[in-house]
Amino acid sequence: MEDTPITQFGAPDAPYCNPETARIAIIPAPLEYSVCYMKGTAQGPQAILAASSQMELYDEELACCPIEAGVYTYPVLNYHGLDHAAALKLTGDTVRNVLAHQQIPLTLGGEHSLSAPVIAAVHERYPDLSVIHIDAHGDLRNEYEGTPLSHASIERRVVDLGIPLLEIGIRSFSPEEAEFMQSKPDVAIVWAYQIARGNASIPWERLSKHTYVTIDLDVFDPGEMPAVGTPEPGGLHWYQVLDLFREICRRSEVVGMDVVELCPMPGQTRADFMAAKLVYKLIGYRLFQ
Ligand SMILES: [Mn+2]
Repeated sequence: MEDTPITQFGAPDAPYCNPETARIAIIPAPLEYSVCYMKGTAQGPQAILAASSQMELYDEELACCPIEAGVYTYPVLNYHGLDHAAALKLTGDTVRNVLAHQQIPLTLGGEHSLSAPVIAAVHERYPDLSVIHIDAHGDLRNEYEGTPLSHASIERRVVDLGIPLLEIGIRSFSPEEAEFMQSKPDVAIVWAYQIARGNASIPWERLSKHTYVTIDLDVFDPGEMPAVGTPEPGGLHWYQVLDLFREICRRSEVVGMDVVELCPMPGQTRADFMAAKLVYKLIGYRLFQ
């Protein structure tokens, strides 16, 4: 990593980073407790911030500079000395603070388990919340490797809260999850193969007025996004994911988001840049389309 860490997304010396006026609050969350295959997600947020400092800030599609709406990056969450449960509590409490300031939280992971406390915090503020989970994996196990806090269980925790859930891009699912789905018709899944073959029908009517969107970077095809802990073949492509998010923004008010599971790899800086650009496109679509 850099000698001097980048502390602000996109614009280290710009006036757009004012914590009092920013509309978007970026929360770098270097959480890494239950990752099972490849370690390194704790480096994800800093890699995204570093790549974002090299990014052009004009969006040619939206014909504006979305960052001018105000994007403030909070200090990197410090999980030192905390166990997994305490780290998740810190993450959720940080998001509560952001919401109290009327800002839209955009959390950078870090492993996906952070989404559960974040979604719980957003749900407290928006009781009608629906969740869209864009991921290769269902993450619907009741627990994984002995803990209900696992990254493989986050959407089960969302279901536990009674929050309507729409999963998109899924192509890795366990027998336990398949069995669970049979008892939970309120969870809708759009499989990756349906999108790839052009016959996906997304049940947009399931969205509430307010929506939270969590994007696990492993939803992308590993040929485009290799730097994830658990890559799966047959993933979505760049413009498919952008179009999905843009459509979500047209149909619902996105009140919180996260981009998780970047696991930076030596020699694969394209992954860091892709994650940073994705975050910026999300900000642009959320505020300007
Ligand atoms: Mn995943």
